Amino acid sequence: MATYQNLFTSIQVAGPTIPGVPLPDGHSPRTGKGLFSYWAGKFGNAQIGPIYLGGLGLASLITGTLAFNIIGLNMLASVNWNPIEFIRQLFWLSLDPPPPQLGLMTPAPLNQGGWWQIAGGLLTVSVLLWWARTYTRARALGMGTHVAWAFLSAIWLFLVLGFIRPVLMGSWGEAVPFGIFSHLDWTAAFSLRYGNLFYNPFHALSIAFLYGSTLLFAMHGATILAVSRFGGEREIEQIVDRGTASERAALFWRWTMGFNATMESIHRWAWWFAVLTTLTGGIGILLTGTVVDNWYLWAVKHGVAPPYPAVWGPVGDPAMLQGVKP
Ligand code: 07D
Ligand code: 07D
Repeated sequence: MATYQNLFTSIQVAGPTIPGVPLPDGHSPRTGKGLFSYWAGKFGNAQIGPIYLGGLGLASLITGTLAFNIIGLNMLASVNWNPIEFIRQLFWLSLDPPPPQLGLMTPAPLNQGGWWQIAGGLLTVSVLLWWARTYTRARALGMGTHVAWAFLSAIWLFLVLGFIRPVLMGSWGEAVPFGIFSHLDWTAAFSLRYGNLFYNPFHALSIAFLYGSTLLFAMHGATILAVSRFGGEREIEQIVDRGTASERAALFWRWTMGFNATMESIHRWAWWFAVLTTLTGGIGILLTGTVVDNWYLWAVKHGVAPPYPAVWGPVGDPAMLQGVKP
């Protein structure tokens, strides 16, 4: 029976679950057959599963869970194993890296960053295994590996923050602590210590790509929704058989700003903006303290920022004036 359907009265088709395309030989089978959820269908596809866990997924979950529990237990220990205080102070609790005086000592004493090193190592293994899973799953399905490479860009920033830069600086103490507010404090302190990150051009680039990502996402999402009454959300068909949806979407942007992306190129724009956010960000963090000690003074030297008026005398790096070695 034909049923009128719009955004607010959308109907869900309930049939047998679809297991997906067959996998090449040698790949372990998917777990379960999948099930339908009415509420999942409100937000995405109503079919949940079957999930493919596999060796990489399992190993990633195990190492990730171990890291998460080590962090949680250390936080619990820091409030004398009091579960009420644990909940009450959760956002303020933290598992910190070794103090600066221990340099790159590995392993550090457990209660002086040793647990941080173990948790960080396990988390890194977990993230890398998850990356391998995104790569191998895409290959097994005969897809491109764009998701994996985009994810690697985020992992690059993650590794610069917690591993590559601390090693180059010769101190685990440079790394980010595990904790909700403590990692925000770290971020603010990092900016201050290195002379205001706003003067770091790679931080600026990263911000432009981050803002650009939200703008592109809003433009693209809005455009496709606006032409969905003409079948615009069937984007792939629209590439080869442009039809009226794609034509209107393109014309809309040519009318309003003189230029339009294509059904294909808009996704490349989005991919590059997202990937470049963390790629340029990682470069900016890597340069900080290793190549540039104070971004404000760097900006003054290169004519980007005006120096403070001479009435206050010459400006030196406050940390170095106190004897901190670069
Ligand atoms: C929405 C996808 C879902 C992912 C979520 C994150 C955990 C961590 C573990 C308590 C967009 C799940 C979080 C599993 C819990 C423990 C031990 C992604 C979405 C919901 N940050 N950061 C957050 C991480 C850094 C900064 C929130 C991770 C840098 C600022 C969350 C990393 C710097 C603000 C979080 C990381 C920095 C945040 C929300 C790793 C510079 C906020 C994240 C591994 C980049 C915001 C209280 C989100 C907030 C926030 C996680 C790194 C700055 C807890 C996992 C060191 C300024 N960060 N962060 O939605 O509300 O991401 O903080 O590198 O204002 Mg952060
Ligand atoms: C962190 C990539 C790693 C994450 C991975 C995910 C898990 C959880 C669990 C799914 C986010 C692993 C996930 C383990 C799995 C579940 C449940 C991506 C990460 C692999 N800043 N700032 C940026 C702005 C200032 C500072 C980037 C704005 C101040 C530092 C971004 C402002 C000071 C760093 C950005 C502002 C400061 C940054 C982050 C405004 C603080 C970084 C991009 C308007 C006082 C980071 C080069 C990103 C960076 C960074 C934005 C201000 C400090 C563009 C808009 C001046 C130290 N800042 N910032 O995608 O790359 O992060 O800098 O004021 O390290 Mg900044």
